[in-house]
Amino acid sequence: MVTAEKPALPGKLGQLGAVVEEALGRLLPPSSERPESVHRAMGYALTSPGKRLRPVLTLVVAEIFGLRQRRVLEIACAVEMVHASSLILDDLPCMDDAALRRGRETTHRRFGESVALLASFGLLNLAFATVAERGQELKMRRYGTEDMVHHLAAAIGSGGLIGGQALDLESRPEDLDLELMEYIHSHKTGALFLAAGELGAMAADARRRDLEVISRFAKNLGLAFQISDDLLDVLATSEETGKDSGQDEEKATFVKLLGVEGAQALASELLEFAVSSLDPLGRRADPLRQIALFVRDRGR
Ligand code: GRG
Repeated sequence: MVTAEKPALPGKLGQLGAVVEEALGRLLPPSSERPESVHRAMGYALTSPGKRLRPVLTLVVAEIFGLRQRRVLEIACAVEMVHASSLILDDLPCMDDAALRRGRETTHRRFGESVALLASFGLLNLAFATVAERGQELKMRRYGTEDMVHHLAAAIGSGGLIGGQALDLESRPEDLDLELMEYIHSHKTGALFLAAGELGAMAADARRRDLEVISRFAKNLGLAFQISDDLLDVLATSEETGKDSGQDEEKATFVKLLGVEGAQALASELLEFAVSSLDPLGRRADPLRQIALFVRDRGR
């Protein structure tokens, strides 16, 4: 039996989500300033009630390697801006044609398609401007701001979200194939989790081998998260998830390939692998273990 999607993360992770929430509002251009319609749509998409899992991942990773959360907060917000930008595009009539997102009407339904598109690109560019500006204040020794910008750009490009989305849109249930599924999920969703973890580690000037540990964790977490999302698409109602259910009917998904129990087993396996990759970090990685537990419970 699936549990209802919880709007917020549990415990300390939830508190971090609230800190992100508050900061997002401050980073937005004022909606009283031109172009008002685009600014209003950017605010609508960015501050609507999401879980903030990706920016929380950035904050948690940075703290593990000794960086105070407030020093990486805006970079974490940039990751959420990219996520919000991608949700606007994903919901458009030419993509998933969704009516509902985060319990509200989708951005294009509220503001029209042209404003929604501009708001998506507005958020994307605000994200890069934020990383470029804030990265310089961190004075990292092992990495430069350009490394952060590069990792974020790579996560979004045709080798990342865009690539995964393209094949997701083209895939049909008859294309069911484990390798294709893995490509789609790890690109359209895993890539931003990967960047979220990497940006946190780079901001904290983590050693290269620690950055690799985080990359391995985040990659597997992201893939498991997308499987849990596919499970919710078939197991939960749209009141529970805040978005249209049954969106994946025409697509190839892990749930179609492996069945509900098979997909749950695969997600658990990926999460176990993700958690075991944290061993070199010891107890200080416990908040990441909590995130993995949250993702595991979400798809059950
Ligand atoms: C150019 C930014 C950009 C993207 C172009 C449209 C696109 C390519 C990619 C879509 C990627 C996408 C929306 C993947 C689905 C990821 C996913 C599981 C979303 C739901 O995430 P949650 O549950 O949502 O964290 P909340 O609402 O809690 O933030």
